[in-house]
Amino acid sequence: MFKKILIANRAEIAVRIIRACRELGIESVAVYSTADRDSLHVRLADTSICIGPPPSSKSYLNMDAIISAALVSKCDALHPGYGFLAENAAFEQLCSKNGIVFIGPPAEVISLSGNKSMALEAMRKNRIPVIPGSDGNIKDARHALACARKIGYPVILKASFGGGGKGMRICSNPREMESMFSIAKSESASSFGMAEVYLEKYIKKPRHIEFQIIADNNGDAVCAGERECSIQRRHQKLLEEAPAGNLSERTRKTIREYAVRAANAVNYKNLGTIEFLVDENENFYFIEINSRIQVEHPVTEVVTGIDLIKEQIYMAAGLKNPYKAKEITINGHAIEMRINAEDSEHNFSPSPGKITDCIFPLGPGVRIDTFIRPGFIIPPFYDSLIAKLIVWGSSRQEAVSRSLRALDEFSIEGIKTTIPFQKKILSNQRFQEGNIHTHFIEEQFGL
Ligand code: MV4
Repeated sequence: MFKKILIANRAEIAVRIIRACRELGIESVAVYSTADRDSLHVRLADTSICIGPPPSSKSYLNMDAIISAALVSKCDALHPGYGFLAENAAFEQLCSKNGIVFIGPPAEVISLSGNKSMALEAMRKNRIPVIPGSDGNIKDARHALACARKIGYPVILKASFGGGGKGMRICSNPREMESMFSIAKSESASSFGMAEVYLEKYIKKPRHIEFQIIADNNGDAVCAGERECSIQRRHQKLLEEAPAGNLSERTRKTIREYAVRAANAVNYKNLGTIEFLVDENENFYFIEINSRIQVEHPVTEVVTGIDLIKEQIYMAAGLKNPYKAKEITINGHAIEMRINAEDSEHNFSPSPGKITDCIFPLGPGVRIDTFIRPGFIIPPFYDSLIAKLIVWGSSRQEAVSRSLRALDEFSIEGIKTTIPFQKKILSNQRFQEGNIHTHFIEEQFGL
C-alpha cells in the first residue's frame, strides 16, 4: 500500500481525499496556490507545498510544479481529484515516468474517454446502444447535411474533444445546419484545440443518468449503482440523486450490465462513470465516459456504504476488486445539493468574498463536504463550489423532506449562495413527484 499520497487539487475534494488517506494511515501532501494558503486542505494535510500564484495555469495545472512537489516530498502516488489535471493523459504519463502512481485510469483510457467520437466507435463495436448518428467525425457541411437527412432532424453537433455540454449545437432543419456546422467547428477548435465534430439524433428532454464503475488493474469491473444528474442549469449540475428514480428495475439492471460492458470495452481501470441518456420510453443510449471521480460521488457512497476514494486508492495499489465477489446493495435514497458562491437571485453571478459566519446543518442523515469556515475568504480564481450538502433518507420522500429541513438550517453569511435556489428545487411539485429531465430547470424556472 502507498506510504505517501500527493493530492493535486484544492477545496472540498482535496479535503475529502486527505480524510481517506488519514483513515488508511497514508501520509498526505497538499499542494496550494498562494490564494489557498489559508484553506482547510492545507491545514489537514501532513505536509503542504506552495506550487505557485493563484492562476490555475500557474498552480493547479502546472504539471512540472506538481511533479516536483511529489518528488521532493517522496510521494509514491498522486490523486488528481476532479477537474484540473484529472483527465489529462499527458499528466498520467508524466507521473508514471517519474515513478509516481497516478490514482486513476491509465493514459490510454483517459485519451479514449476524452475522444467522444472514438469512445462511441468502441461502444458500437461492442453492441452497446448509442444514439443514431454519424459514423465518426463529420468531414464537411455536405457530409453533415447528408447524415442529418438520413437520421432525421432535429440533430445535434458535438465536439469530439468536448464534454459537459460545451461545443454542442442543435439543428432543426437543413438551413440551420448550414450555419451551425461552421459555428460548431470553430467553437470546438477555439475551446478544445481540435475542430472535429460528430453528429447525433437529438433526444428531446432526456434524463442524464450516470453509472459508477469500479475496476481493478486486472480489468475486473463492477457497477456500483447509478446517479440521476438531470437537474442542471446551462450544463452545470446543481443537484444529483442516487438511485435514479422513475426507472423500472428491468431497465436499471440492463443499463448497469451495459455500463460494465462499456468499461470492459475500453479496458477500464480504477473508478469512472459511464453516462447514458434515457428517453421517456426508457430507451437508453451511451453518450460518454468520465475517467475521474465525480463531484457527486457522495450520493453513491451514502446508499452503497462504499468509500469510493478509498476504492480508488485500493485499485491503484493493485488490489483485487472486492465487489466481484460480494453484491453491492443500494440502501435508501440520497440527494446532493451543490452550494455555490453564486447569487441565485441575481442570475447566479459569482459571489466570492469573506464568510462572516456559517452554520452547517447536522442531525440524522446529513453530510457536508466542504472547506469553508467562519472568517474564510472565498478566492475569486476558481470554480464556485463551496459545499456539498448530501442527505440520506430511507426513501426518496424522506430524503426530500430531510433536505428541506437541512437547507433551512444551513446558513452562510457574508456572501450569496445557491441555498435559496436549492430550496425552490426541493419544494417544486414536479421535482417531488420525480418528474424530471435535463430541461427541468429551464421549464420550471425559466433559467
Ligand atoms: C445529448 C442530448 C440530447 N441528444 N445528445 C450534455 C453534455 C453531455 N454529457 C451530453 N449531453 C447531452 N447530449 C443527444 N443526442 C442531451 C444532453 C444533455 C443536455 C442537453 C441540453 C441541455 C442540458 C443537458 C443536460 C444533460 C445532457
